[in-house]
Amino acid sequence: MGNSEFNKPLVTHIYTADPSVHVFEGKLYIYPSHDLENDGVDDDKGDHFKMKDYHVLSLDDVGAPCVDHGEALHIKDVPWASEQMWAPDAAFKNGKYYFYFPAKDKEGKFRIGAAVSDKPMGPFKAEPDYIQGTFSIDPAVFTDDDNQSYMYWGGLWGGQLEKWQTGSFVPGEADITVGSDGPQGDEPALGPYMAEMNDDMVSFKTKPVEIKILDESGEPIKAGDTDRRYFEGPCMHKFGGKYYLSYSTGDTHFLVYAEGDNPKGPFTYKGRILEPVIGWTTHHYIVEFKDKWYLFYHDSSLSDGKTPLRCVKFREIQIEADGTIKTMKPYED
Ligand code: FUB
Repeated sequence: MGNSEFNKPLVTHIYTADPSVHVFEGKLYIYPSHDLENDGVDDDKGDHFKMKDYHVLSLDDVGAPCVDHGEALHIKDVPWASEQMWAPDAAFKNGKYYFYFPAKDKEGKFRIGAAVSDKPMGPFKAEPDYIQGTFSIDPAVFTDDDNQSYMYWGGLWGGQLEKWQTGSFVPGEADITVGSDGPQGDEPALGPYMAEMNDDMVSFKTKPVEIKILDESGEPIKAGDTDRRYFEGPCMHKFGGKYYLSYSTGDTHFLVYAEGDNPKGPFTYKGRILEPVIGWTTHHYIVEFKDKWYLFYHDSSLSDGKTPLRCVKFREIQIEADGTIKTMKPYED
């Protein structure tokens, strides 16, 4: 199957975005955001992403029809959340499925919540409060071979990451000039955050720490290096004993990756995975299935380019023995 055959939306009856993907019970389960038409202003603060619920999708195999398992969680059933259910992730441990999602709390601060189910497709029951210690968006949970799970998260601008640099929320100037609160120019860029999770999978064992992303000289990637600096959408995969942190560069629209010897970092920037897609955002997940590696991502092709109305797609990726990922152009094989 060539990638041109993959280059189509997984589903077209709803808008989907921000995929995270896991192999559960021998199938590919896809946990996307569910984009909705809305009257939010199309701005750099993300006010036009007004999602209210999640659907879980699955593929029995590559090439099989995609199944929509229906609503898995709705914001009305999340006691602490007020609006904007953004990019989620999921995990399996202790016989239970865990669903992680960001949403704004009643004070307008993004937090990350957990919800639990006996089944990979849900429905998920939300915990009464968000995970203590969380802030910002885009949770990604990675479980290492020793069974320790880690959560990575964080997103600039609309995702509020730069407002938490002091350890508490500082509203700052971002409502006037988006991005102005963050480091600038030659200052080290902000990285995503990481915490080790307790075995209950709904709380943290360690305090969140910022992950370092370095350049080829071992120096932190600079804030002004917008082609390479972290913006949002972390994903962790392990290959050949090394750890690969991949992410979106946001306003330059690349999916890129960095390599490390440890899930806690530091990570050294390695290269680009995907060139820009149609639409402003780019968000992905890398997953191994039946000895092949796949990139799940989204673009706005289903809505003729409307940024908040996206569709999840996927394609096979080539990873060399040393972990190098071949850069792809989204609309070519
Ligand atoms: O879907 C809303 C936001 O857009 C996500 O949280 C980001 O990663 C970006 O895709």
